[in-house]
Amino acid sequence: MRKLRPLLACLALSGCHGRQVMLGAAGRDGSMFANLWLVFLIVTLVFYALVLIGLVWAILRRREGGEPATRTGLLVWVGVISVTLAGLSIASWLVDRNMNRAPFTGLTVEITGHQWWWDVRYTSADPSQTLRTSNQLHLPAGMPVRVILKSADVIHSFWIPNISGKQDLIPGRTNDIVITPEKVGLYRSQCAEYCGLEHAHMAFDVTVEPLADFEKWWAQGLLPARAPVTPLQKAGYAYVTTRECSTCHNIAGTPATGQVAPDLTHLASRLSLGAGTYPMNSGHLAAWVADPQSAKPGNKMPVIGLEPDQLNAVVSYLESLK
Ligand code: HEC
Ligand SMILES: [Cu+2]
Repeated sequence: MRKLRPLLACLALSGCHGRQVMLGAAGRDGSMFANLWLVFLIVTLVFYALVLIGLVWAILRRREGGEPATRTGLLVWVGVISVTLAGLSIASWLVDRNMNRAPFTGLTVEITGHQWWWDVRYTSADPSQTLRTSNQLHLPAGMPVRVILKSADVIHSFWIPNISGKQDLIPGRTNDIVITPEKVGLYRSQCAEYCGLEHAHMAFDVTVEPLADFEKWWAQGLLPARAPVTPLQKAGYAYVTTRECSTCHNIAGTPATGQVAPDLTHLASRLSLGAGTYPMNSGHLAAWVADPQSAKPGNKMPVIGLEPDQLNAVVSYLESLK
């Protein structure tokens, strides 16, 4: 029993509930996958049982000196297998067809994959309503969303296991996928195409919420960054918006307008840090800014080497960016 414990733990951890599971059925495509999987599971289990029964029967008959199987018996068996396999292929094809036919109502999100983070833009016919954020998605429950996928460097793959299937982000090409989240909740997306050293830490949080909450979130996201209040936050603001950080990072409403790194305008309202690598809190923020290369080895943010008082100020300012 004791030897079995690690195995049991693995089984429990890989269970069918959670923020990142293929059978979560929290979206239109996700539910279709879950149903198709169940059909495959039942059919293959039945056939497994039939094969074992046939095997035992043949062994027993052989012992009694009889023929193990007749020619007709074998032919029938081959026929049954062919028909069932064809049935499974048709079921799979029908599900695939249905996915292509997802209805679309108008919400479009453009996602660009970077080694190893996600640039996210909620587009709108009115440019003043276009929202930029990073490493997170908020989606209204029950509404189909068109996700446009691009890559700035290598091939990545967009995947929210609970909600939909995968679609690649390919340099020089634009792909898209329509996804329909159905259940309110918090999910995790994970890059599904090996894209270099930090591929495993290229994830993001997905918040599926009622439409009214989603609209509120969008409206808040359009606001410029909060102004610093305390002297410490002001010192942090002065550093972040005029020194190295501002050449790479954007903070709306400040002189920091860099476009090659995650947008920090409402950083502290996100649930995780470093594309799903750590939970968002001041300890992890301080560790990240002090030494991004030990927080996420190989990532494209250099070690800046801040003095302790600079670090305090910068973290205090970043934390205020709700
Ligand atoms: C050369 C460009 C560059 C500079 C300079 C830079 N960063 Fe970054 N930063 C990045 C990149 C790229 C990432 C994304 C890393 C990843 O997750 O793979 C990042 C990530 C971050 C994150 C996490 C963002 C998130 O969405 O979780 C924070 C916070 C951050 N940087 C703060 C700073 C601060 C503060 C400074 C200045 C002291 C700074 N950065 C300087 C490129 C830069
Ligand atoms: Cu990847």
